[in-house]
Amino acid sequence: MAHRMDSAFAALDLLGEQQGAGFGSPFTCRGEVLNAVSPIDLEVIGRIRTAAVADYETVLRAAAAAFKRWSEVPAPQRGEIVRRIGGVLRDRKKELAEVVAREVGKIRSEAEGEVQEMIDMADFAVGQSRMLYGSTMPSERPRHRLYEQWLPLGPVGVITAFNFPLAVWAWNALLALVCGNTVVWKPSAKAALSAVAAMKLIWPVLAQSGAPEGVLALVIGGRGSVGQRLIDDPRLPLISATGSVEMGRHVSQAVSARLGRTILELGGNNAVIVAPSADLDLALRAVVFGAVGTAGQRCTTTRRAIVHRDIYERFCSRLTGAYRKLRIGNPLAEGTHMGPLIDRAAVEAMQAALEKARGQGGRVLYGGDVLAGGLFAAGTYVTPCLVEADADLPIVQEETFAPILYLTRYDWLEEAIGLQNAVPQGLSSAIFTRDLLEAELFLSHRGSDCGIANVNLGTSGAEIGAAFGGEKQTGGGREAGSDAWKAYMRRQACTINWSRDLPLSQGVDFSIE
Ligand code: UN1
Repeated sequence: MAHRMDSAFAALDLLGEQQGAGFGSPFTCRGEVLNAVSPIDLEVIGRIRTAAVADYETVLRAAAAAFKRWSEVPAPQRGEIVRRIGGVLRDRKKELAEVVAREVGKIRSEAEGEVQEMIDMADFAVGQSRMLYGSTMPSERPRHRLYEQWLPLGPVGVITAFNFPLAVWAWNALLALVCGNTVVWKPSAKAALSAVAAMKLIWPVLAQSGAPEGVLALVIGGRGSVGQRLIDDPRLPLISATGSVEMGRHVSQAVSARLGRTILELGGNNAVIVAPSADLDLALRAVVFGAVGTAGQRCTTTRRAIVHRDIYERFCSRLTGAYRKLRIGNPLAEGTHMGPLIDRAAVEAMQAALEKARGQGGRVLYGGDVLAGGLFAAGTYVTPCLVEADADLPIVQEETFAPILYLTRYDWLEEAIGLQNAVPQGLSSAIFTRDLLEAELFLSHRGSDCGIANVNLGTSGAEIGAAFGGEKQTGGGREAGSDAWKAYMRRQACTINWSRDLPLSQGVDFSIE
């Protein structure tokens, strides 16, 4: 590890053993050592001492204590501190992106996009800090004022996945901060070094800005010492979790057992419908990026293409042609489209899914191979795969976190929308059409049942401006833009009687004399 005195790693102070917990600066942890292994070449790029149970307690106490002080800071001042966090992310965008690219194997441009998403989120949260608006309602009683206000909620637990190791934390944490909450972050063990890097950049900014210590905390560790404790912890009124449906179900049950709140962003099984009037060039580019971008490991990855029968053959042959031109390799190298999957287990899961697809009657049109030799000896590289499959195959209902695209024909738009909606997940969806009536149907109550519905662009790559999330097994949570901030606050209805009488609502009479 030490032989690669890489400038980004040195600049971010990531050489040598890192501490997996902290709340203003790292502190000496007592858990096991976790190796950060790059999927690019299986090199150990970092070592992290994880948190033991006692370390978890230290972090939680700090986050709870900091909440008392932080919630006293006026929201626009909290926003000012978030503005400075955005500043350091701007300054260190390239270095942070490099760590992300190394640790999870994203291509450089997507890794930089990830840091940009954090910066966008910081800007958004700064504005929001002056707009934590409540409403005023006319009271039915004379000389009464009725209004709603939004108050800080408490320390918030944020569980993130490896595939967006930083952006999804920023969606949650930067909003939670301006809302007056403190944040306890448990990142994926597969992306722990990126989390350490981000915190080591941000903690000094908080200290220099006079924020109370403990406002942003990090705790990396196993299920026993950290994961289960975090979701069971009554000091955390809200847990926001991103990951698989299975993980979300577990989190949801644990948190609801203590009547806590969750924001869940779980699996997707996103489809693109390609209608006969579609601009095929656009559709093709969007489907390729949607299916292959981030090596098929986005929640929003295009997993299904539902293509009108009249253009199906042409679309498939052009798609295969485009897949042939994809450059697979080192994600840090210029011009690479697709890097490795996160680890060999992900490659095995992809192979198992393809095996099932074949067994269930699917037909592989292109790819799906595990690459070997040279850099590919890491065993983490695959060719993205196109599979012709009936929409109702059991494997097509599942989210396999890999670049597999299932292709299906349709005859009528209602049928295509029905196929699109007939999966358990409901995150993102798209249609390519130049027919206004088709587009409007797709966007109507009879159209897509997903949290995201796009026309003439793909399923992935959402901006932060709208609330992000999905329906059904995707978990129903919303994060990032629009009014997602409300989930991080407690709402209070307030009535003030400025009369000298006590009129009861609904005209109830309860006079004592
Ligand atoms: C995720 O995969 O969990 O819309 C988030 C997108 C990104 C976020 C994906 N902005 O594809």
